[in-house]
Amino acid sequence: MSECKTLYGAGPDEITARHPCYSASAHHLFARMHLAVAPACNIQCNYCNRKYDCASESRPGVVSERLSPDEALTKVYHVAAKVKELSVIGIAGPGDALAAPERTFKTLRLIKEHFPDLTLCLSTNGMALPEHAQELYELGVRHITVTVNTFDPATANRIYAWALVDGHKATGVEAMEYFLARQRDGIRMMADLGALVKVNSILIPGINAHELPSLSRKLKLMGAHMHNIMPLISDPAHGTAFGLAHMAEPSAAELENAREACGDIQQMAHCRQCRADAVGKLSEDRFADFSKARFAGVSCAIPADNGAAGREKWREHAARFISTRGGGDKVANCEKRGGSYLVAALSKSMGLVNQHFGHAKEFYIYRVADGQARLVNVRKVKRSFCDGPMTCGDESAALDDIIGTIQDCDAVVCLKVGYGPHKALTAAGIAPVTDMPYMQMEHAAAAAAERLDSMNIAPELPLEKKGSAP
Ligand code: CLF
Ligand code: SF4
Repeated sequence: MSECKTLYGAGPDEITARHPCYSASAHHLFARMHLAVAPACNIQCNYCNRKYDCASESRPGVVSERLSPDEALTKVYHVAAKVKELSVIGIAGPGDALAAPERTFKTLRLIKEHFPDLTLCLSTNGMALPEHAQELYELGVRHITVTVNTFDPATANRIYAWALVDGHKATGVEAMEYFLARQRDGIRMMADLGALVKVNSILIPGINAHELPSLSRKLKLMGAHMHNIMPLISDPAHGTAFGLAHMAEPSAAELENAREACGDIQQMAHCRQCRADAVGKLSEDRFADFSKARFAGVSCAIPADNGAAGREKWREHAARFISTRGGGDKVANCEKRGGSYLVAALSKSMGLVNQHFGHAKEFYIYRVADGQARLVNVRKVKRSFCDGPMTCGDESAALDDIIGTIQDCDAVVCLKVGYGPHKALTAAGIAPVTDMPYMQMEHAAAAAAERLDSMNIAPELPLEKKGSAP
């Protein structure tokens, strides 16, 4: 087995290296917090129901609370006292962050004044971005997400029911042309100012899937920093127009192929489509621990420095961890010869292989091709195989769901796996690998693929022979 070398895909910017969305490795180490101060919206996406979180940035679920700017500041005090990993404050809904800009800007100012070490982040549909770009930049916003699903007004007309133009809900292709032009202007302005623009696109089979590769190339030319292609969530129970029309959601393979086809620009593959009131690391949302009811009338012990010393100590620890363990990697190299393997890896913390197969609710999927292991997705399962000693091993339905979720993988790398799941994995042609404990996941994935290669286990066909991406 060769020694896996590292490529540093993350930008040199120290702050981006601590942003859990902009850096895949940072998401194992650092936490974000969303402040739900933005209830209004200036467009209507057909995949969104206003009773639910913003689908662009959140998984569907009723927003548990909306905050005034002052309540938002109080909440940050409470979270900062308990979450040393906190590094980013984002405003991502539940409506659009710039549709009622006063609340958003007041909140950003308060956070900047009281927590100057925290990174400010914002997500928007872009409609109101041109008139606010300069002020956002002056306030210190260097990370901004714009949700762009198409540059074609006819396609936009199928994705959005209306857009607010001169105070009126306007419909039709002309209104869409106006909206898309505003998005493009806003992205260019923020990029020209020097902000890192991330673009989220919802992959909608049959509507915009075929446009995403060219959209991605245009975004790069416009100065966007990275692209996050997210699957459409189309559950009729959410009451969205697309849900009620039973629009198909993309499969995991469709999503991963779309990301591959858009790979000219850095792709985000670890998004969790989180709530507009999310708190914590992306993989362990703690929003329920910090509801308004929990801190209303409770004065928490706020350190004099607002917790900055604790956060700084954690950042030093994280930097040491990355320098000794190689956790800053985006890609791991290896000496695999050809073809392409898919390897699932399990981690409960720090990006290390340190989770038992039976406890996993998420599988990190690495594609090992051309001698490199690259994260292409994080697939979720409905429940873990083992919920505790009382039920562990009883759950054949859970195991079927798990194996169905990773059935196209060649191997799964984990800390341990029980006899039953081991047998079922092997029968499904998925090699369980348990002798790489506490290795960085991407290195373990590369090493597992090398092992399969050396055993002459037939790899998947090279990507170009697999048919065209959507
Ligand atoms: Fe929040 Fe968005 Fe900032 Fe991250 S989320 S505003 S960039 S701090 Fe992140 Fe959540 Fe995905 Fe968004 S995982 S939905 S990409
Ligand atoms: Fe919903 Fe966000 Fe679209 Fe507004 S921009 S309609 S809040 S998904």
